[in-house]
Amino acid sequence: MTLIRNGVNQQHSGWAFFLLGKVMDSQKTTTHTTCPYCGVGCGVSVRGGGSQRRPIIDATSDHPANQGRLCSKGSQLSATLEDRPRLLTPMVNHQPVTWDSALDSVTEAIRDCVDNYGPNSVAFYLSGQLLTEDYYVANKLMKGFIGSANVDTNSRLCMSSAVAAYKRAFGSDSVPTCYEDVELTDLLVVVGSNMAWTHPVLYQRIEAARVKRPELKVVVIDPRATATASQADMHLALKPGTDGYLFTGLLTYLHEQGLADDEFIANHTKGFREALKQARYSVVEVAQLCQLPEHQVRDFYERFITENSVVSLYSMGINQSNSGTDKCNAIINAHLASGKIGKPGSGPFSITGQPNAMGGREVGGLANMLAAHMDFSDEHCSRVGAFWEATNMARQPGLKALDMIDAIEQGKIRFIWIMGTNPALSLPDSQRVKKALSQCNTVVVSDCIANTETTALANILLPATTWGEKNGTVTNSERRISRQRPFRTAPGEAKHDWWAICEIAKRLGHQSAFSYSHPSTIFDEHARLTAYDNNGQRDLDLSGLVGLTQQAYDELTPIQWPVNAEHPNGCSRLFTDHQFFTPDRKANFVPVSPKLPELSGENEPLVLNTGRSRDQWHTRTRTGLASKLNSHERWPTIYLNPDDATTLSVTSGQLVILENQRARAFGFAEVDSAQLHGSVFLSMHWHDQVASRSGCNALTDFISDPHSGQPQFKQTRVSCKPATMAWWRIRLSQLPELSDDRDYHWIIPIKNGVVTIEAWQKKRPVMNEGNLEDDNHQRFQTAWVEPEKQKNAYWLDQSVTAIVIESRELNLAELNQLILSYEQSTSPARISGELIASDGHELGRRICTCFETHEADIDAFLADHPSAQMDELTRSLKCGSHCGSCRPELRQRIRASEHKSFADSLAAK
Ligand SMILES: Nc1nc2c(c(=O)[nH]1)N[C@H]1C(S)=C(S)[C@@H](COP(=O)(O)OP(=O)(O)OC[C@H]3O[C@@H](n4cnc5c(=O)[nH]c(N)nc54)[C@H](O)[C@@H]3O)O[C@H]1N2
Ligand SMILES: Nc1nc2c(c(=O)[nH]1)N[C@H]1C(S)=C(S)[C@@H](COP(=O)(O)OP(=O)(O)OC[C@H]3O[C@@H](n4cnc5c(=O)[nH]c(N)nc54)[C@H](O)[C@@H]3O)O[C@H]1N2
Ligand code: SF4
Ligand SMILES: [Mo]
Repeated sequence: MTLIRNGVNQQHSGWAFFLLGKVMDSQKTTTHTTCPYCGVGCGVSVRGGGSQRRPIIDATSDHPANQGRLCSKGSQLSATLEDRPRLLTPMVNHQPVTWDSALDSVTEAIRDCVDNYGPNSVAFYLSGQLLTEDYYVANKLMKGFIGSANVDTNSRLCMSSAVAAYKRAFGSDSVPTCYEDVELTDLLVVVGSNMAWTHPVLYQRIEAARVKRPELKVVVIDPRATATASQADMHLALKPGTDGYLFTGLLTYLHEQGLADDEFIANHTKGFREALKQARYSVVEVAQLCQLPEHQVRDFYERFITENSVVSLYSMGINQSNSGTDKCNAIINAHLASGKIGKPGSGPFSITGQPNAMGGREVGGLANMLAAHMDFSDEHCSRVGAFWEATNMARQPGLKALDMIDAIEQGKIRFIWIMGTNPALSLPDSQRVKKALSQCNTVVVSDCIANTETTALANILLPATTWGEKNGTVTNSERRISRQRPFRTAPGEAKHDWWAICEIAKRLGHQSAFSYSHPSTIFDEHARLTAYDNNGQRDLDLSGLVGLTQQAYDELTPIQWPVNAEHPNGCSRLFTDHQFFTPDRKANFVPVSPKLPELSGENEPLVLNTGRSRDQWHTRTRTGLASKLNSHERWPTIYLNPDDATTLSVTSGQLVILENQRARAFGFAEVDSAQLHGSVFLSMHWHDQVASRSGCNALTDFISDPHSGQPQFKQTRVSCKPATMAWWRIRLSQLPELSDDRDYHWIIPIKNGVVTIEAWQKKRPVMNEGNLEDDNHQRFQTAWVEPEKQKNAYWLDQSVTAIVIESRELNLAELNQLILSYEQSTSPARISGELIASDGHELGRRICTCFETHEADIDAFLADHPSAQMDELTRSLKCGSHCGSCRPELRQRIRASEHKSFADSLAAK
């Protein structure tokens, strides 16, 4: 590949050969670790990968969570191991400094705040992506020694409603179910989760279970017809935010049909009558409120009641709401009333998003929790204080994430240490958050990446180690603790987060409490605290893991808590004895009065729904580095219902603006019947670094659940209108290059470089073909296009470092074709031929990341083979035959092709 001069192309085909040769040598050095992405918690095995090479990363065949599977993100982990974007040295006020000096600065800032403004002027904002050991020491330092409980985490944005609801119902933050339950159940109700994309390996386990047990039925409740919904036996596309009515109505229905489990209710629960009395909705009322057909509501209720076992698996569509906690309790109420809990294949299951959201909960990472599943009662504070030998034990809950921002604005918090999260993008109302952080006296950010929206706001930057370098434990959605083990050395001066926290603690004078020699000693202390004075009173009990030697810790195999005398090998399912963790051991029904979302803005007719796309992870600091993962959604896409698109005169591929009183966000419209009338969807993965003004959180608001403080990310009012640009420029090169005067841009990392797209609202002067000089005075040849022709590209020679194409309009199909030609080309001559020959043939979205198969390839195959099923398709085109993440989308296309040939055959008759 000579197209990019000076280019280092590590995915070159010759490179792959080299790696294959090396595999044999490195068989012996396999490291078994855990995937750093979602809460499924898959085991991955890493072979090879010295400083020069990328390791081979596969699924661990015997890890109980994934049993040999990995999704598209997990499969591409190797491509994300890049040192280039890393934060390599500590920085104070933008100057590189030594660790010593940076740690002194942090210590001084904390001391200054505590002395002058009290402990509550200090805050830590952590992440469900830290390891349990990092989390444990941060929480201990703040709550036991600094003397404030201002430790919150991005898990506030993620599962705090689920936590609050479990505590209200069970007296403890206990996830009762396990992955096996979703395979064993007769009815899986997936509520507000697009698990085919967000928990893909668990979803694949369900798909496999459905093949073996066709009686396993799946109901999906989501306003969008997602990839998950498309595979379901029944999809309830309810009005956004109305799930509380649906599940409260289920309780009423259960009771009215005389089908509640009276014995279970009488013996093991409290508060059934009150819950029933609080809100009674008939099927007719529910259907109206949720805008669902009455028969569908009834059918769902009947299935829930008549099936022997039901798992309700819920996620952000429930939690991220102004009444998320109540919605979770409405779901739990239905399980309690039908006795569908604590038995194989039954129970409520809040699936966690981040790899260690659960570990964070265990050590008390949330401001309203203490540690080891204790809270701020006097008894718990004293117990934890005694165990820690705390010098300044916090006695009150601290501030939750949004309240922390409020407190910064009011000058009450003057120091914040942000670790492993990017709040400038992921909190609602980004402009407000950025402004607050920029006004805060001291912002310390520990991150492994140098340039994020949040690191840009820091006074002090601490370079952190990350996946592949870190050593510790994570807990997945089903309470399973797995080891993350290091397999590469940290670049530059990156250090472990636990180490940095302990160094600060020691500088603050707490040497003996923070002198850990290894993460295993932190884990041991955490395990001892869970066991301390427990006597069966608390769900989280790791007494069986107390006293592990470093070797035993290193060799720890995945295990589900509790691990104690009763369950020495761990415990997959809780509450099988119907004993809960309330004082009288009975579960609580929580009376729920459903609420609609809080929607301000009279003039904005649409409701913005936000969430995840299949191949990206949050703010892209990791997935953005793997070119293949950037191909599934190549541009910021705003999905619109066809009727709304007609009303707004918007067509697919057009640049549009979403707007409300807070901000504007740009994206390309995709007219999509999967969206409900009145709803638009924009994923959370777009932001200024990859696409100017496309961040959805510029639009979302500081509205949150009163119990959990979790923001209402899923419903925000917006308007939508077409945006016009006069001039577009596409540039394929090795590094992105942006013009200062652009009005819009976005950047797509591709296989051998990067595509930068820029646009100007006013027409640019036409530039002629010619040789220009770039910043390094290297000659590069440009390929300018006659504006009248609007397409066509140019030709290049061996010394070319960029291809530039300009035109009045941007055609996304052509852009797609261009990228494909570029990625597949082996010689400049071929590229030039293909670019010029580009006929705008619509490739559509790239569906299969592993084998780079596009919609058009799949549809063409299905048109030629109308009776082809998945097996034939995957055999012939290979798509879907590796990680399997695209199989739901393939199945959607097979079904669409079947419908089409059926319609064609009717028409022919
Ligand atoms: N690919 C990928 N996977 C991920 C992540 C990622 O960034 N990328 N992040 C991980 C993390 S941290 C998390 S928290 C999980 C989140 O996993 P999910 O919760 O599955 O993901 P989301 O896309 O945020 O939202 C889920 C669904 O909620 C629906 N929804 C919106 N409003 C409503 C409503 O009112 N009612 C109902 N019933 N549904 C509604 C949305 O349409 C969406 O399909 O994903 C994890 N996995
Ligand atoms: N609109 C909208 N907003 C949302 C959501 C939504 O659905 N809609 N979902 C919310 C949810 S559920 C979540 S979980 C959040 C996620 O939002 P964030 O947590 O802000 O997103 P990430 O990109 O995962 O940020 C992780 C950061 O940690 C860094 N990092 C990685 N490993 C390490 C490490 O070991 N140590 C340190 N110190 N740093 C590390 C990464 O480089 C990155 O900068 O977003 C929330 N925001
Ligand atoms: S499902 Fe995918 S992202 Fe989640 S843990 Fe497994 S491999 Fe990683
Ligand atoms: Mo999350």
